[in-house]
Amino acid sequence: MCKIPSQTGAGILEITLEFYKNLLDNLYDGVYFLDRRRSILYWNNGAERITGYSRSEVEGSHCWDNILMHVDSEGKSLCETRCPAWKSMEDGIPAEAEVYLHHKNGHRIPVNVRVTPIHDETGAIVGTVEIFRDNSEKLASLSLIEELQEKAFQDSLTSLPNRGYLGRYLLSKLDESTRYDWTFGLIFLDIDHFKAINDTYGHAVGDEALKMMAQTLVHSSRSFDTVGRWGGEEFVVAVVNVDWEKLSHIAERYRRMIESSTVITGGADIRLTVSLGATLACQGDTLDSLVKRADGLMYQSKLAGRNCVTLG
Ligand code: GH3
Ligand code: MG
Ligand code: MG
Repeated sequence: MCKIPSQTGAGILEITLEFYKNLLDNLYDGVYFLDRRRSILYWNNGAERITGYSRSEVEGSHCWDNILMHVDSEGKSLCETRCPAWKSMEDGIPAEAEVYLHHKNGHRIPVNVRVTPIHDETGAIVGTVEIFRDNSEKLASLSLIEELQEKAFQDSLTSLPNRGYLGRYLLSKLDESTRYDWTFGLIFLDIDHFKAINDTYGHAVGDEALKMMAQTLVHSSRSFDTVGRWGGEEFVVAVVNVDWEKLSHIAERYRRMIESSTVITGGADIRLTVSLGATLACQGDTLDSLVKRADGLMYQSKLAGRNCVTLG
């Protein structure tokens, strides 16, 4: 036992065994002690909080006794052959692991576990102390990052893949087409006289028209084709497993589907048309050459009077 002056000036604070126990009991992190047989001899308040198991339910049992049953991120059991506490007891080396423990309510919780071997006065390992910390916050921030990455590739108005995504996707399709000699088609669509819709009905109705376009394109597409918003009132569709005839047929179907769709507004319902350019990727194409060709073909449709498809 040692004595140190109390910071509050209320007297001498005695550092007793009881003091250390209180300190451990009240740590926010979970702490438990395992002996060489991996029986749990000590379980603190933090461990109760994180796992839902009270001290009386746990102390005296083994860590694999239907209690914690650590698994890895694949859900595979660590207890029999890959228990971090057992390993640390064998080799005397502290270990750290990201594991999922079993909560009393049945669900799994991600925790960061640090295991340290404990020696007696002769230097023999008598057990390990395991300190674990709730890792959900870290995982939540990881899934937030994933969500942000997804959002970075999604157009916020129409929820379609945006130009950033489409660029990457088309590059990978071009790579595939060079390696395996599989071609694919690209259809470029541009709404006719869209500026007039904004000018006549307002920007909000223009936005509704873009959403309607996106919905019609998605619902008119085969599940393995990819529809995206290239920007403004321009959309593209990457069409796989096609020849010229199929590509022409698919582009013409989009044209008719859009022509027969309606933008529902508070007032008059609005009809739209699109001009389309459709091409097949060919050897030597780059992202730039492919998109420019489809865009140029779409422009020829504008010159030809709009609401039509040009193939090339
Ligand atoms: P064309 O038939 O030759 O394609 O004529 P257009 O009027 O469709 O073409 P233009 O390029 O002159 O106009 C495109 C318009 O699209 C102009 C722009 O304000 C509008 N626009 C672009 N993005 C959005 C958007 O997110 N929402 C709305 N409401 N309008 C947009
Ligand atoms: Mg345009
Ligand atoms: Mg336009």
